[in-house]
Amino acid sequence: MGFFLTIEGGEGAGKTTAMGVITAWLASRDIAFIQTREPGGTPMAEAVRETLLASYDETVNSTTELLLMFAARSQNLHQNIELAMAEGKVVVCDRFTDATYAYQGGGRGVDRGHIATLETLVQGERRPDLTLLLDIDPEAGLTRAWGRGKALDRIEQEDIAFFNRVRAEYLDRAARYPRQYVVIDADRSLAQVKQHIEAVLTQRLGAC
Ligand code: Z5A
Repeated sequence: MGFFLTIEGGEGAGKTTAMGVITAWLASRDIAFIQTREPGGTPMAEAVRETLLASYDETVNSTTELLLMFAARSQNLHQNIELAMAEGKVVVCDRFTDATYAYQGGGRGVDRGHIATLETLVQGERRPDLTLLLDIDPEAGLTRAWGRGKALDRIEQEDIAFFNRVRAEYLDRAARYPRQYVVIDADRSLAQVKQHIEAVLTQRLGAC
């Protein structure tokens, strides 16, 4: 039946680092998997990602942003995720629809009912089996992200209040969906975060 694992969190929470931990754990056990990311994951969806993260000399309407997120998701879902799930693989996805609730819903204030409508339209019944939420205070996460020295994209240029709302929305969803979410305190050493992630994987996928 496959297993759909998503990684979520704010800026600099360590999702890229967590992806490495998860894929190494799966590979060491010969568990078949694919890794993907959102927005993105296919050539067309990556083109939508570039459009989404670029800066423009105009205001980006929050509904435009929402629709582009789901346009990219539809493509990734049908080209990658559903096929891998049908083959019984583990799908490891760096962000998914919980990010839309957090960033467009919490951050931008988009009506959650509109997000839920698009979620059903695009995904049908598909939801993550497990979401690892890497939780960190946004100030600490942004300091880490800035430390990489990369230019900030359009969404990363939002103010701290935006990222505090994103975090609050994630934590609210984690409390409401405890069977889906595991919250990982990401404000710890890499070794501690890795140990926690591996313990969750052993518990949830150890029998694979
Ligand atoms: N977005 C959205 O709005 N709506 C949606 O539906 C979706 C996405 C799907 C792109 O996402 C943007 O799209 C994102 C949300 C929005 N916008 N913003 N802002 P992305 O996931 O591709 O990009 P990101 O959130 O900007 O990820 P990131 O900055 O690359 O963060 P990260 O992957 O979580 O962090 P990292 O690269 O693993 O770690 C950051 C640094 O910290 C790095 O130098 C690490 O070595 C270091 N690090 C990591 N863990 C630790 C620990 N434990 N201790 C010390 N240092 C650490």
